[in-house]
Amino acid sequence: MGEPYYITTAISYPNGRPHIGHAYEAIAADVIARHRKAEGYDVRFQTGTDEHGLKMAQKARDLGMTPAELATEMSGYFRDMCDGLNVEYDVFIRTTEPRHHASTQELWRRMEASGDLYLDRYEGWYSVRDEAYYDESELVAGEGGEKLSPQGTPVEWTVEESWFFRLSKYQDRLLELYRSTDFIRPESRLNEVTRFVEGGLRDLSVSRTSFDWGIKVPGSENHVMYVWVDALTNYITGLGFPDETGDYARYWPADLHLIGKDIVRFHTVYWPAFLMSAGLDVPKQVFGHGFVLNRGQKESKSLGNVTDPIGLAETYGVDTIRYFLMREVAFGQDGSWSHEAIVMRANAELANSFGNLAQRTLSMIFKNMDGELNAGLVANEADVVLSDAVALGITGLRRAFMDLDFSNGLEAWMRAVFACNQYVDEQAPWTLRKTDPERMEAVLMTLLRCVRSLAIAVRPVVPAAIDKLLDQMGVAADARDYTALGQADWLETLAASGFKLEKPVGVFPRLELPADEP
Ligand code: ME8
Repeated sequence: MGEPYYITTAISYPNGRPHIGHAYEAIAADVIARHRKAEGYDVRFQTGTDEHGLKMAQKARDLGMTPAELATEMSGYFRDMCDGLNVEYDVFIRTTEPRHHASTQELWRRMEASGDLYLDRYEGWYSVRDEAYYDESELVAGEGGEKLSPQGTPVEWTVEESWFFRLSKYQDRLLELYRSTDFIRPESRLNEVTRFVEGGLRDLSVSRTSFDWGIKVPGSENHVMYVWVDALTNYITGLGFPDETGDYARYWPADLHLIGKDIVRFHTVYWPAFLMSAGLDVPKQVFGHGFVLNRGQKESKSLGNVTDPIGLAETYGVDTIRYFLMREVAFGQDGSWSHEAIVMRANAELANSFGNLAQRTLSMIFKNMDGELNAGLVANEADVVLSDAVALGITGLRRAFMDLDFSNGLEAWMRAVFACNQYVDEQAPWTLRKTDPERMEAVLMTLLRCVRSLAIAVRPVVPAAIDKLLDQMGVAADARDYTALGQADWLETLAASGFKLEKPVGVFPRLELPADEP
């Protein structure tokens, strides 16, 4: 078994249906998981829903439902979204599960045993929408002069008895963690968080008495835990904590918490401090990705521009949406989507470049060689140059993906695709058919090898289309990870088995802008 690799997404608030930002995060995590699997890692991938807290309770009340009913209904949509986008998670966790209550209460007990929890009174500006208290100094003025959180959400002066966590005690250890490891990425977020922690940490209010939709504080049953204590703990619950053998022993600490930029503070300040307090290992890395905007604007119900990611995938194809998001957005920065941009990118790169290359290669072999493969031909210099260019592109993709730099990885891959298309035009196998049929066969076999390698390389991003292509090419289902790239006798073995290509079916169709889209 390969080296363990544990990746998680944030767990989403199921107080509404999933939006494009949720889809983006799930797809990015899935691409990372599939890429690591292809590289030979033993991957564990967890996602889920964050079902407690005042925000859920209020939304349910507005809808005339219980919070549990709302959570169950909406959580199903998040799971469907993952399934619909070909997101292959191992664990879908719901924080209302009994095992999660047990796990979070155990974490609490351990923090208490360290002397890090104490009872006091809390007064402050609380934003229900952000589930967070803010300092007076952090507030901004709204249009009518009213006080708003730094995220622009309403705040209320709130007074309650509360348990506190001694966050202040962890300032030095946190700064040391940021300095000595790659704990926070990208660098812009590292700088933000470092500045925040250097500014001094105040103890954190970690329980509420004003409502009861949450996990009960052990020994203080009128308190429920602050939803972020409960939410963050999902990452170890899913590994079986408090049982520290088995999955926990194998996969913790997590290799990567993939989250959006708005919740970096919770993951890089609170979470490692809770874990340090409980005597548990801290995750290896937190990556705060950017936001996906709709033509440069945040999607919101009030602007009426909220996109259903599944609808988008139905219009353009799941693989198209996956490719578009990973290629278009520089990972770590914000990015924008529009119908034109999706259609343009998919046509230029998937349909006209790689799809066309694969389709041309397979149909020429089908037509001119009767679908038969010939592995016994000598390569000339042009063939070797092309193979080298393809190998370089694939190395570029693999290296960039290891570093979570998807857009550059796909660009390196695309350069190799261009090299192949240029080679087809230069070698003109359709002319060779009459003048030098053996050379034509050599050209087509060189192309076939290149198409296979390029397909395997990009499979983590567009798995369904690539599997359809590799099926047609006779590539065995268990020979599609990156070790197969080094299998030099692939064509020889396949040809010797008597395999013949059938009439090929294209896997990346050309797209049109839907008539009703601007
Ligand atoms: O924050 N583009 O849940 P959530 C990209 N329950 N990513 C986006 C986005 C956008 N437009 N909008 C949101 C929560 N996200 C908590 C997490 S984890 C222990 C608890 C990202 O449903 C957001 O940054 O509001 C977060 O990573 C994820 O979607 C879920 O957001």
